[in-house]
Amino acid sequence: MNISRLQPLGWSHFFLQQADTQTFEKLQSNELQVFRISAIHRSVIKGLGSNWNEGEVELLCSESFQPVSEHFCVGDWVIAERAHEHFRIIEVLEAKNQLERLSNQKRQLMAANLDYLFIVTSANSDFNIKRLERYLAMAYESNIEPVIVLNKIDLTDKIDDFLDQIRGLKVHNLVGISMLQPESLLSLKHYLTAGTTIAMVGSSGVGKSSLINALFNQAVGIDAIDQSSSETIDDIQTIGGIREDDDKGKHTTTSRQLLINQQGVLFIDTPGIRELQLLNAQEGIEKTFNDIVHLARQCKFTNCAHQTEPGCKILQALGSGELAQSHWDNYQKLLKEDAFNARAAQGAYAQKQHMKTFSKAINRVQSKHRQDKGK
Ligand SMILES: Nc1nc2c(ncn2[C@@H]2O[C@H](COP(=O)(O)OP(=O)(O)OP(=O)(O)O)[C@@H](O)[C@H]2O)c(=O)[nH]1
Ligand SMILES: [Mg+2]
Ligand SMILES: [Zn+2]
Repeated sequence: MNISRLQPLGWSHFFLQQADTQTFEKLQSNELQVFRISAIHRSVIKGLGSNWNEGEVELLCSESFQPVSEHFCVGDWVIAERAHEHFRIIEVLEAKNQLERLSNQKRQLMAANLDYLFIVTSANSDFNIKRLERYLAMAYESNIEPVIVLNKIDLTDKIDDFLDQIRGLKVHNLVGISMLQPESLLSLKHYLTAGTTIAMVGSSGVGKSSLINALFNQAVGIDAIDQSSSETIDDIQTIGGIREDDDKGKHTTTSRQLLINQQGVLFIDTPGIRELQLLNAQEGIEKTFNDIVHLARQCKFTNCAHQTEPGCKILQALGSGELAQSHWDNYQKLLKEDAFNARAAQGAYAQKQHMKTFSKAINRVQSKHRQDKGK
């Protein structure tokens, strides 16, 4: 194993220390190898290993890691053993952090081992502060530093209105950019250091892939936006950047992917999520709505339900306008949703376990039946 060759991929002591002596020896002798998962398309899993500059390697994966989306995701580190010309995943290393959400009542892993979460939004009708609150809660819950990226500032003459609304969320990192204003991308420089992993999240069409493309090109220019399409500056401006239709030669991202640019910055591109359902995000929600939590602590009664109680600071703040009704509503909505999703996910898990036991019992009966018949 050549550690120095893995470092550009974000490898660190945190992962190395997870290998026991035996595994470590096998890694030394190259009997085992480590890979960082770079793409998962149905049954095809790809990873980047110490020869990452030669491209991705297709990895095999045993039944015990199925369904894959519940066991690991893009950005995870895995240990794999040689299987003829291929490598088979035998272990998934514990991640520093993981983004997860609820999808079809199931926990779904989205990306792992991130340094920054770029929450991308655009300065047009797609802008939605409640959606940003959701993503922020997700970032805080997973202990990932969020950076709010307001893209397409070329489409508005009211940039400050957008920025002020975002500042209301008390975020540490906020930048306004446009693919049509290459110099605006310099404001992201601070985050773009070698070995750093950045995942992009945000609605479809806000420009996540365009931003990654632009950051792949040293000379950030208009043709870095989308080299494979024939869009011109005029086209982009008239479309207003949000696509009505995805099959007109536009490139909506369909799967998560880990990419590394010439400066050694790692990007995880993700498809826009129509509806982000949080899962187990209570702490993240409290941090996002830290102002509300702070107010509620000052209510007269510790178990105040903020309904009719005397000395309720929340009611007072709502009355005086210090606390916006929509902010309060969204806080309650997210908390309720999170509690509901936690129950749903638990329910789905319990049901799965039940089905497993059930089908095992059936198999037992059937094989006994066959045995009896054979006698
Ligand atoms: N006007 C303007 N258009 C932009 C800008 N950035 C991206 N676009 C356009 O917005 C459209 C969508 O960009 P994408 O990068 O594909 O968006 P995405 O977030 O990756 O979308 P999904 O992959 O569907 O989630 C494209 O037509 C881009 O050319 C910008 O700064 N200004
Ligand atoms: Mg995309
Ligand atoms: Zn109260």
